Amino acid sequence: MSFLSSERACLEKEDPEIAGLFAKEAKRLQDGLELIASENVASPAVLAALSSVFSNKYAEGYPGKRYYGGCEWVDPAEEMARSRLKRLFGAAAANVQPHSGAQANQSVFLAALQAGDRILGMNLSHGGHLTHGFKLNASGKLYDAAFYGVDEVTGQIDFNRVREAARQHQPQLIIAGASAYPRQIDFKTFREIADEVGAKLLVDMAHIAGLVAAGVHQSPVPHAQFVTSTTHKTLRGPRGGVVLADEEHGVAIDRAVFPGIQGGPLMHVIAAKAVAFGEALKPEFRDHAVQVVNNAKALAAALVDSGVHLVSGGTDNHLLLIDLRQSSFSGQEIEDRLAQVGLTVNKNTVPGETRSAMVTSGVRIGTPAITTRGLVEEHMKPLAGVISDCIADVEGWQERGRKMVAELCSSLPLYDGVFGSKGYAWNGQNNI
Ligand code: DSN
Repeated sequence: MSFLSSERACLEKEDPEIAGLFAKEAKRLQDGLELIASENVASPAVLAALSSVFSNKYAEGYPGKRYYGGCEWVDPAEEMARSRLKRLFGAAAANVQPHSGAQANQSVFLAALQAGDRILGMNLSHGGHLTHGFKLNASGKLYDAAFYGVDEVTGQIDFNRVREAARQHQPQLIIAGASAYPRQIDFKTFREIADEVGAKLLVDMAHIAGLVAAGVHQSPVPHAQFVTSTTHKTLRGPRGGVVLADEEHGVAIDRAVFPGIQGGPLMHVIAAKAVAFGEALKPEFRDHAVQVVNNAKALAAALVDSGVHLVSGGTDNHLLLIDLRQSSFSGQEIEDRLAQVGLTVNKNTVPGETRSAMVTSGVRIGTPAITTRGLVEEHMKPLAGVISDCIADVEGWQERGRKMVAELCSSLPLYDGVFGSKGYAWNGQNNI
């Protein structure tokens, strides 16, 4: 990868201030454990594609039908991204141009709805997403948004209530998918409810896409007219979005993405998406996804054993949601305290939340990035011990936490060679 080191040398010479920030971020990643459920560690190959000459190219349109000349090398890259994505999820149609998950969702709204139509999504404070109808988001301003939630006792989606909400609100589009829901989602039942009220179904699988690709979570693709995702969470690619559609809606989605909501696609990101989809098609990726879920289950079990309350009592996927309502600390306070020992998490609302979203009564924890780094089940008990001692304010938790994090981080180095000097040690699938 002299490619990346020579680019880095150029940057250091040209702009040492920015290069210095990359070095600091690389050190932050190396010295801490990343537990934010929506983050991951992309491979050096994905980073190389992001840092490529494709960044220079304008390519409005689609392969073979562009508004610019000189697209002969970006066209096959977009074709590869599209065909690999379709193969990964068994989808009839795919669009790899959305710059983000938010834009992927917006393109579905444009393709499927008229302004003012009604949408039914999951309540944000119950684990939904702001692009599913939140009042300050375009989805809540341009469309008439109604919501379903989880049962506050079980912490799980109650389909009787979803059905009731669908019958009451008669939406044109039902949105399934969440940002902070630790359980499997039954997409087949969502589709039955959508059909019953004459709505279309959009599944936003951003959080679980890698698990779906690996077959460790039910796929929404056979059930939904539209499936959106980001590419950087469990799927472990570059930051970006994609849309999958059934045969009937593929053309409408292409028109909605361009020229509907976007201009020129980011061809370097599309090439990086192709690289990530290629990685996800390899058998090792399935082993990785199984380990992500095994780690989350082991961490959840160890936390519950230590007396920590989890929304829904555990997890089926890559994340868990700690309920701090019986603790003396808020979500913000626990986020800050864990940061002191090198554990990065995010505060999160819990169902029935009474604090503001800037404070919260919960903390969301995910295992994708630490699994890429090489952590396995045996590491989860000590990790849970530090987190539970932090929440219970047990004396000496910081010293124990710092020691555990330092030992793990030095034994599992990350990205040496890209930002350091020792040669690669990216741990995704143990050293590509
Ligand atoms: N903000 C992302 C998350 O952290 O889940 C979702 O877009």
